[in-house]
Amino acid sequence: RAAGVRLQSSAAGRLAVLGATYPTDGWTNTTAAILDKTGRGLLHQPSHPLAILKDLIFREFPGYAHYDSLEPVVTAQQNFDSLGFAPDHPGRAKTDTYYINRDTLLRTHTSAHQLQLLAAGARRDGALLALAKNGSAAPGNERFLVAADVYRRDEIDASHYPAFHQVEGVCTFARSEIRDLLRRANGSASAAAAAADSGVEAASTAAALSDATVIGAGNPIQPEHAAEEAVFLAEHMKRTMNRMVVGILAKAVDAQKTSGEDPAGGFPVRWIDAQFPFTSPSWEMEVQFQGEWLEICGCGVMKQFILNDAGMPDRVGWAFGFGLERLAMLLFGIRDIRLFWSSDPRFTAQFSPGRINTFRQFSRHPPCTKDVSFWLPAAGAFHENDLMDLVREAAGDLVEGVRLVDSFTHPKSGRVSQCYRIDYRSMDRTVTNDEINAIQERVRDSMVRRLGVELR
Ligand code: FA5
Ligand code: MG
Repeated sequence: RAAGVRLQSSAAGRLAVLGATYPTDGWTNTTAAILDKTGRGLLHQPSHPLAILKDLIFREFPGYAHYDSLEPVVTAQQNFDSLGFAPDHPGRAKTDTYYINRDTLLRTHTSAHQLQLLAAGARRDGALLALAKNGSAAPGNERFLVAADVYRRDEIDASHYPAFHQVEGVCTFARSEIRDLLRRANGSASAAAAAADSGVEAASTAAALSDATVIGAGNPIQPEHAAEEAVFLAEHMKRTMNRMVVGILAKAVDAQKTSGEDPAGGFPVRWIDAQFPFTSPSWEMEVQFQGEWLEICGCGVMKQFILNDAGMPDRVGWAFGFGLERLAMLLFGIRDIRLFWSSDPRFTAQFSPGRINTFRQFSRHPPCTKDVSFWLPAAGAFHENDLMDLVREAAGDLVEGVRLVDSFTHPKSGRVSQCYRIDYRSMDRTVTNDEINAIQERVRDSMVRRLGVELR
C-alpha cells in the first residue's frame, strides 16, 4: 500500500478513503473490507498478472492516451447521471453499489470517466491530461484507455468479486473524417476495417473472427446518427477489439503449449446484442472457456449526448469496457478470482513483467462448509447482497462461495425460510473447524442484528 494512505472506519459521521474524508449519511454502506481494497494498487505492481495484462492491452493501443491512476471515489453524477442512467435504474440501488454517501461512491465501472476525460480533451484541461502516461499519443483525448479498480456489491463465486478491474476504451472521430473515409472507399465495406488496421501490424489475426455488423431491431441506431456512420463505428470497434483479444488469447495458447497442456482449439469468441444506457447499438463479447461462454466485456456506439455534453458535437465515437480479471483468468489459467488479491509468494512469485505463463495451481486446502437457515423478515426487507457483504466482513477472503440451497414458504403462516450454504476455504493453509465456527457465529449474530432475520 502506498505510503501515506491510511484507512479508518467511519468515526463521528466521517469516512476516510485514500487520504480524503467524506461525510456519511443514510446511504453509506462501504465496508472496511472494501475500503481495504482501495489502496492495494494491483495495477501498479509490475509483476502482478493484472498489471501484466494491462500493459499488454496498453501496448495494443499506441495511438490512445493511457490512464491508470484515476482514483476510485467518484460522484453519482459521474458514475450514473453523466451516462444517462434513469433515476430508478437498478445499478444505482444501495444493494448493488458501495456508497460513501448519497452523492459519492466507489465507481462501479470505468465508464464513470468517459465524460470527464472527453471534456478535459475538449477544454485542453492540463491537469487532467497530465495524468495520461503517454500524453502526446492523443493530446486531446480523441482516443483513450482507462485501467482502474472498480467496486460492486455482487454475488460470491469463482468469477465474481466485489472489487475488480476494468479497462475502458474510447475512440472518437470527426464526423467529416468518417464521411471522407467512406467517400474514398467508394462505399465498399472495407473502410472501417482499413481505418482500424492502419498503422498496426499483424492485422491478419483479426480475420479469424467475424466483425461484420448486422444491426437488429432491438438494438437501434440513434436518431442522431446516419446508418453508414453507425455501421462504420461498430465495425471499426469490433475490428479493433477482435485484434486485441485475438492477439492476447494467442499468447495464452502459446503459454498453454509451453506448459504441456492442449489448448483444444483455442478460445472461440462471439458477439451478443446488449443494452447500456450510454451506448446504442450495444454488444457484449463472450469467450468460450472450459465449455462455458464467459462474458468479458460490454461495448457500443457512444450515445451522442455524451459527446455533445463534452463540448464536441461534431464528433462521434465508440466505447468498450473489459473485465480484466476475466481475461487474466483465461490468459494465465487462474481458476479462482480471489487469488488476484493474494500476497502468498506461491502465487506472486510465479509472474514476471511482460511474461504470459500458465499458473501452476498450488495444492488446494480442504474446505469447511456451514449452512445457515432462517426466516426472512417482512417482505422485501432482505437482499442477498447484504448477506454477501456481511459474510465478507466476518470472513475476509476465507469465504469461497455463498449460495442459496433451499427456500420454502410455510403453508399456514406464509413466512419464508431460506438456507444458505457458505464454503470457507483458505488459499494458503488448512482452516480449523473451531476457527470457522467462531466466524460462523459472528455471521449468525450480525444476520440477526443487521438483517433482521430469525435464525432457525
Ligand atoms: C459495464 O461495466 C459497462 N461499463 C461496459 C461498457 C463500457 C459498455 C463502454 C459499453 C461501453 P458490465 O457490467 O457488463 O458493463 O461489466 C463489464 C465487464 O466487467 C463484464 O463483462 C465482466 O468481464 C466484468 N465484471 C462485471 N462484474 C464483475 C465482477 N463482480 N467480478 C469480476 N468481473 C466483473
Ligand atoms: Mg455485463
